[in-house]
Amino acid sequence: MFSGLSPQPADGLLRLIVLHRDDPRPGKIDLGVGIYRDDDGATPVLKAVKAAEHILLETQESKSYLGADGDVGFVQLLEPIIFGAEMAGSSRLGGVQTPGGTGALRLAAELVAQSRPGARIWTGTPTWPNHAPIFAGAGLEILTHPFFDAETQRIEFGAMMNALESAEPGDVVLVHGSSHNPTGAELDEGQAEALAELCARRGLVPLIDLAYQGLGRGLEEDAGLARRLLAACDEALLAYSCDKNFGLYRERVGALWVQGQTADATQIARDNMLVVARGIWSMPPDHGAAIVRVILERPELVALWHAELDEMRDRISRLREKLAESHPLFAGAARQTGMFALLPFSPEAVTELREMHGIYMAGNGRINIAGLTEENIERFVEAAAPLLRV
Ligand code: PLP
Ligand code: TYF
Repeated sequence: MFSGLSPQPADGLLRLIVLHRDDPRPGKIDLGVGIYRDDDGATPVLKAVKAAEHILLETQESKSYLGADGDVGFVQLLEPIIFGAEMAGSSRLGGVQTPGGTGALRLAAELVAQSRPGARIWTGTPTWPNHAPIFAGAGLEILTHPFFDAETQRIEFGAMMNALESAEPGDVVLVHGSSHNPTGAELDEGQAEALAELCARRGLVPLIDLAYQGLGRGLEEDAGLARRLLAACDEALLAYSCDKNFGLYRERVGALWVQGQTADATQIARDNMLVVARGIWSMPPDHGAAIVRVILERPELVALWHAELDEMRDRISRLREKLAESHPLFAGAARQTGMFALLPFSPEAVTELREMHGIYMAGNGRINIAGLTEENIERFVEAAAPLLRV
């Protein structure tokens, strides 16, 4: 049976972890996979997470099954953070816990496919490389619209809106909620408003991928685009990840919300999400979501989490400014937010930087800003600037 399968390349981003690990050169720089790093290049467990794990160890009395919707308290406690105090708890919002943001995206795509045979989803170019396989895996037709030009470091907003004007009512539009992966580029207020107006006018359904809340401009600020789209449109989906903003990566912590036209429609959509989830993962893993719930239930741990999140965000902002000041070719970094920047390197330049200089980045020229340090940033700029394609 398996002889019918063809060989497959490794995940381009995850492969970089191994390449970097096996590189013996002392000055190597890892700007590859999108994880936060501190000044020492480490990704430590947050203190708030450790404290919550201690509490769970002491107090958790059972590991029995919870159900397909996972930890209901976790989902409820996230709502004010994501949707704001007014929308939190709304009967037009139906949320379930998922295995990471990835699980949320897949569940969203499956729900769309079931709701609407022949459903289509628009994604910007470029986007996170996993988006296409996740959506295609659920049977959605994928359409693309321009989003960002690495050479000018600008959003191609006019071209994006032109493309979306041709979308059909009921088409889904994938929108990165904040800290766009791989570009770091964000819509300004006017652009966000225009996109929301277009989605509402043409009956498009936003699917908001919010995987970096708090790592861009701040928790509230990073929710702005999502809230605007949800307010403008009758129907929407929001796929959330706690894996970056709580530093929980391998615990696979996420959630999916559907916004329906009415409370009844929302309830039905949520029930369908649970049926789909039962057919894929049955029930989500508990530990990471329980950690987030334990933190969000306790004001002192919320304060600690906020402080740690602020520290991560401030470090990334400082590095962005430093990079922008270091060379005119990197000036775009200061305008953008979050962990990523997409630089106009050719594939050959990416290879040269890795092989000659021990500098690791994604094949499309994306760098993880958090992998830079006060110490290595100069070496990065010296090696990289001459290879930029501008
Ligand atoms: N969406 C984007 C844009 C991402 O960068 C990631 C990163 O992993 C995800 C979704 C998925 O998050 P998770 O690791 O929680 O599955
Ligand atoms: O883009 C990134 O680097 C993160 C982490 O298959 C990631 O989103 C990378 C590859 C992958 C899953 C997550």
